[in-house]
Amino acid sequence: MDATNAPRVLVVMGSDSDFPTLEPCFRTLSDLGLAYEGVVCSAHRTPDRAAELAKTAEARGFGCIIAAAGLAAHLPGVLAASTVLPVIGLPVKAGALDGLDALLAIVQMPPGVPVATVAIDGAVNAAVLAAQVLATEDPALRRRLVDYKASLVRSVEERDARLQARIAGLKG
Ligand code: RP5
Repeated sequence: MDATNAPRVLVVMGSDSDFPTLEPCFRTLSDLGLAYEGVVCSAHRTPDRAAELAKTAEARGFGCIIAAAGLAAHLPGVLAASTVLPVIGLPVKAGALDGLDALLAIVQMPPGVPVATVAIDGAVNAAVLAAQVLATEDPALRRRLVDYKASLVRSVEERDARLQARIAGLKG
């Protein structure tokens, strides 16, 4: 955990129905020792609160915002319009179009107002990208990310070892 334990990542979701998609994001932030705050706020149903959240986030000590929404997912862009903090957009798989609508709504931002968009339901990557953003000015967090990447290497090596054993079994 970071020294002060003050939340550094603001995670905003369009509805509490998005929470199951966000759980791996929260877990990954915790695994990386990053404190966060999670809130429900809708670009369409609570537009004033969305603007307020974005406008006050930097002064409240957040260094990065993760915004998740499904359907006509304007929340990440609306937040990005009112802050210079980096906003990471997480399209949620929902509704008749299975998240493609959310992906396009989040990624297709006009020049000057970027949203760094991860994959549909890409909750883990939203957390890792937030950590990578904050690690540029946090050597301890950077070291935790290096360890995290090393764990990915070990995981693939273990999978390969298991595959080799199965292939060897087939060869008799
Ligand atoms: C979006 O609409 C939310 O992000 C959610 O993915 C979707 C459905 O919201 P609810 O009707 O479940 O509140 O704004």
